[in-house]
Formats: sequence, structure tokens, C-alpha cells
Amino acid sequence: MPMLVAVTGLVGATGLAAAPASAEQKCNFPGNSTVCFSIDRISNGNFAVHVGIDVHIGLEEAQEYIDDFGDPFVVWIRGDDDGKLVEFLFTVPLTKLGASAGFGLSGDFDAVVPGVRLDEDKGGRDEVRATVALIDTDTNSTRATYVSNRIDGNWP
Ligand SMILES: [Ca+2]
Ligand SMILES: [Ca+2]
Ligand SMILES: [Ca+2]
Repeated sequence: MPMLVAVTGLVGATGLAAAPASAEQKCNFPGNSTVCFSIDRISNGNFAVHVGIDVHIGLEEAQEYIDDFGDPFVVWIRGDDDGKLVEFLFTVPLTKLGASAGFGLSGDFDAVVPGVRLDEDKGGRDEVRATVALIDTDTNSTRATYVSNRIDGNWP
């Protein structure tokens, strides 16, 4: 029953399917990865910022990143001015990490911030992107940096 096997495999895997559904979510495919980025206003007026990444590497290599001491990803929300990454606004902490044969190395990152934290152009509209650095913590070196699609807003 090949269909059943395929479905079981998906359920057991960590991947972007775990990300919350969002109208604002934007996914792109920089390098060998899938990056999803969303910003949602929540009931208290703050904003829920979510970043998800799958780096499509082999299971063994992905597991090695997980087994190393420390987080293999560092996520910054950056201000975008005319296509250039300018401001470092805030980091988004890792909330879930996984390795799987289907997706490679997967991370989810979540933060709740007031709108003022996303206000990268004071008095004007704002454009933000998430950058995800893949870190080899054995050598403390950045192996790759993945940049998300842009989300536009008018914060705070
Ligand atoms: Ca800007
Ligand atoms: Ca602004
Ligand atoms: Ca700016």
C-alpha cells in the first residue's frame, strides 16, 4: 500500500506543514531551502512573527547540526530600504528544531512584539525581511544565510 506509506511518512516528519496557517505567510526558496515568513496582528494589538525554514540537506548532516551544542540557526528581522537589508530590528528565538529525510534540517521561530519593533522607517511605511543564518557551532562559522520574502506594513 504505497499511498499509506507516503502519508505515514509525512505525519512523522517535521516540516513547514507545522507552521500555523496565515494569510500573510510568504514562502520563498533561497538556495537549497524553503523559508516562510509571516506577521499577524493578535488580539492584544501586538504582532506574532513567525519564521519557518527547511534546509534541504541529508538526514545525517541535519542530525549533526542538531547534535552540536547550541542552536544551528540565528534569525534576525531586518529593515529593507530600496532592496538593501539595513536595520537589525530583533532576533526571533527558535521554538522547534527537527531533522527528517523528507525536509532536511527544519526550524521554527516565533516572537511576539509590539508594532514599534517593526517600525524600521519612522513616519513612513515599513518593509521587513527575515534572515536565517545556518551556523556550524563546532567552528562557530556561518555556513549560509537565507533571506525571506518581504512583508510590507505601516507600523507601529
Ligand atoms: Ca524601508
Ligand atoms: Ca513606519
Ligand atoms: Ca529603514
